[in-house]
Amino acid sequence: MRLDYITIFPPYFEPLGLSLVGKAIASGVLQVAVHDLRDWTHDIHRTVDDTPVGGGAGMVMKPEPWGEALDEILGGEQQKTCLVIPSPSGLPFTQQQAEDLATYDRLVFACGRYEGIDARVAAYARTLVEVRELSLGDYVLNGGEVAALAMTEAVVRLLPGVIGNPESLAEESYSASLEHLLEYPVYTKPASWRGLDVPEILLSGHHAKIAQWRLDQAEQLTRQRRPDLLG
Ligand code: JDH
Repeated sequence: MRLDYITIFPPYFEPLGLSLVGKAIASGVLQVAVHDLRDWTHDIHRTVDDTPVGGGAGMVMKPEPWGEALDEILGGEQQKTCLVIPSPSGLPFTQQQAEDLATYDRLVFACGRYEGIDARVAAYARTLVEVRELSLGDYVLNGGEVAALAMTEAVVRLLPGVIGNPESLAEESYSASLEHLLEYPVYTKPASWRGLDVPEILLSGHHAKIAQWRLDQAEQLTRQRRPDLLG
């Protein structure tokens, strides 16, 4: 998969060189390019914003640099490509969205700032490629960069040959009875630590009882914290 990011803050994407995503880049599973939107401006100030038409507070990203950037970055595209526009008004970004996006050959993230990007940019981009305006969640960020990074991590860990332990991914998606529940609590050694003991059942070796205990814990936690996930 190839990933492109268009941003006025390229250093936000330096963490892509770390950890799982970094390994995927090093192994050749992923190719990443970060583009400075200001490279597609033509004035001495490299202006990317302007006042909102119709009035109101703040500034809006002007369409011209975006249009030129998208023409160049998406130009002559033949692979299965999606332009992702992080936005507080987007559709919710979910695990299902991550699974869908993981099927693309190429994702291009358009990371806005200020009050967002002139709405004609998304409309224009839809004439070139598939466009998804997606929200990370119901809270306000200062721009699309952090959302793009979170979406990237959710997608990249699903790619074949990226995650170190294939079993952990399989368990997440098919473990039938635990699907749509929060995770049960997990423990490692030592069995007793600072007066706190690992639940005895987990040391018993009774695999069926352990599975039942974990299901009970997952259901209890889900009822307490995320009742919306229960049918
Ligand atoms: C992209 C600019 C900053 C801040 C207006 C919106 C009241 C508009 N889950 C998510 N939260 N925020 C983003 C996100 C924020 C962005 C951009 C994504 C580009 N910004 C910005 C405030 C407003 N505000 C909320 N309303 C309740 C008005 C843009 C995001 C994602 N993904």
